Amino acid sequence: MRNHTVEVDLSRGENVLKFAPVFNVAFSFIDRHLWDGRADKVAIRTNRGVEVTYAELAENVNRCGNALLDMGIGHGERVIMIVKDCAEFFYCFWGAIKAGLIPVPVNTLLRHKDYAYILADSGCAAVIYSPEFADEVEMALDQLETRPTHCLRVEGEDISLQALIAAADPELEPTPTTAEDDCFWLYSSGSTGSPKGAVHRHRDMVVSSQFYGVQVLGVRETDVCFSAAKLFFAYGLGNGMTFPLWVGATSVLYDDRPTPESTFEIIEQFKPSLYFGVPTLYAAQLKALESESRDLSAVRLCVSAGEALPANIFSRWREKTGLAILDGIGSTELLHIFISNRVDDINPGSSGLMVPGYEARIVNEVGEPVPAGESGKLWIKGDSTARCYWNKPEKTTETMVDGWLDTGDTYLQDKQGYYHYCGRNDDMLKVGGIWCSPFEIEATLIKHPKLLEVAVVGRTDAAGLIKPEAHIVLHNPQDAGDPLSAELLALCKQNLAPYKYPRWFQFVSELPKTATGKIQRFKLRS
Ligand code: 3UK
Repeated sequence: MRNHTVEVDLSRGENVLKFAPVFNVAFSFIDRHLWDGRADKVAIRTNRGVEVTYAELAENVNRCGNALLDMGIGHGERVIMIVKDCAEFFYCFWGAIKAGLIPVPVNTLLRHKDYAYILADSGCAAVIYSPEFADEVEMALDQLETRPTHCLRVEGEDISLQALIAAADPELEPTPTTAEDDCFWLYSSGSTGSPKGAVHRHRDMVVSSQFYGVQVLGVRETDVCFSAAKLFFAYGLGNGMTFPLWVGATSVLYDDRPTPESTFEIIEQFKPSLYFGVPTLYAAQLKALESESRDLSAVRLCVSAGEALPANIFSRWREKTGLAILDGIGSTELLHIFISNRVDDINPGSSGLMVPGYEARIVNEVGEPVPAGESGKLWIKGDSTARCYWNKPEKTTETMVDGWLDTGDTYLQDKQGYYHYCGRNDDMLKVGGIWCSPFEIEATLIKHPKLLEVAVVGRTDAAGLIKPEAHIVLHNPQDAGDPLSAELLALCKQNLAPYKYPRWFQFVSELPKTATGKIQRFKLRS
């Protein structure tokens, strides 16, 4: 086999990917398109009017890879990316991979204390950030004992990533890695502890693009993909980058906050054929559609993930737009969706059927399979699973066992074979499709001197989606009321990512507890 190539063998109904012994995945997603005659095809269009062809993409990836190497970053060293959705995200991610470095895209909504943790944990050689996030990133850098050697803005300074890219050599040979070598990391939040870096290999993006992207979504060269979920999420990374690049399609990037208005405008202007959202956004878009009509005629299929899509959002969306939403469950550790509905087989309210190339086991407390129709813990096996969590051997041993991954979810498989989400096995919440730890919110609220105790739990809103609610016991019950709620909200805004704010503050006289004094969260959930 030629170096850096992968063969897809779908014969005998098997899903087999054969990787060349020398395999750097940047070739498959970037350089291959020049050989396949796509040099002049547009790979990226942005809301700032930028258009990048596959030839320009390949050149800028090379330039960026060389710029990173010229900085002296060594093989396997990490490059933290706190970067908005823009063309440079692609250049930096693929340039690093092609140069044998490890890009680590990070959630751009986080606060300085989260960044300080991630910068230290990753032991990164460089951090690259969009100027929009400079305040939080620079506060984080000030907290570190040792700063990364290179701290660089994407644009807007004399020495920026953009300037280095422009000055660098446009030729770069792929570093000779293998399909099993570490390629990139993605951080995922932990319930009590700190974020965990999931270490992904060169093969992983090929697996998710081929098995879910091609075989389930049917993504093809003529598609235009728009993901409201940002590239720093594994979900957005697949939707908005790896799937279109796998088949030589076009990706539309939007660099601001996805609101119903902004996403509709992007859809009307750029006419994507595939639209990727999260349930919270579909619910907000449905609300907007009550008082305005929008042209979604270019879209052939909508996709939802991040949290379960309530059946009523599916049916109202279909009624209003005539479009189906394909719900599927994925995770950072598995990189993308592993159980999904199918275009011709949608079971609203369910996650659907296994994606080819993945296996599931639903087991009881002692690890034995439960009968159909009964719920249990969902374990998944598949070739896109992260190799480990960085620096967290115990978490790795607990979660990744003999090639199986503990998703932390409770699921049941019905008699027809469809999988149904039944909740989490931990206290973690998914809010707007993003992880949210109740303990982190509690730790912020309890800093207020008037609070004696607090418990945060998920509460289902009118659309059937989970949002955080704080149950609060005060030293002096007379302090309860709207002014204190406003102070608590302000405290959260200083310390937490926006999606983590409690939407309700309930002042209560006591919290339900066990005999040993542990808060009974299930009694507070509603
Ligand atoms: C929950 C869902 C029910 C579930 C993700 C698509 O969400 C993604 O990754 P995360 O690591 O979270 C994983 C957890 O989120 N979940 C996600 N999708 C669904 N629950 N129905 C769904 N459709 O608890 C899962 O364990 O943030 C989603 C693609 C890539 C991803 N990383």
